[in-house]
Amino acid sequence: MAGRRTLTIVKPDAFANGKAGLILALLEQSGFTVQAARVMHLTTSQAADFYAVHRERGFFGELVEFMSSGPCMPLVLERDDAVATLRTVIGATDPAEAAEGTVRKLYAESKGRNAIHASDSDENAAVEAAFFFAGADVLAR
Ligand code: 3AN
Repeated sequence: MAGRRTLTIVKPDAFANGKAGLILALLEQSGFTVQAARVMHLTTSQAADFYAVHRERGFFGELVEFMSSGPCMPLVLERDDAVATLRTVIGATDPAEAAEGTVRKLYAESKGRNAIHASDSDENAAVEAAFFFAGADVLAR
């Protein structure tokens, strides 16, 4: 059965544009509850570690620079079928291809500056949550 928790990051573009609260409201309206939250400014080293799976991709340098360009807001979210539901709620990677009403359609600027990250599997959700939060910082089940 699909897991009930996932990891999301309101990215620096959305945070700088004052959209973090609106995005969080949309996530809550989509049935998610916040289990952990923080605001932080990633170093380039932290951003490179988080996105290590993409290090061979041509956009890796741009991605690391962007993700370390200002504060972001990692969150652990909970609801049924969390990973798949959140992927639907955030929309396609490229906002030009994102469905109406999705976070990226509403708030993303481009494929690079695309407002929000969401884990793509239960396994990665657990790894990514542990990247940002100690066990004691996440609400107990
Ligand atoms: P998603 O975030 O929808 O899972 P991925 O895993 O393909 O998309 O890409 C990870 C991140 O890399 C994206 N969120 C985006 O910020 C960045 N990215 C992907 N493709 C590009 C691109 N062509 N140019 C710049 N950044 C990109």
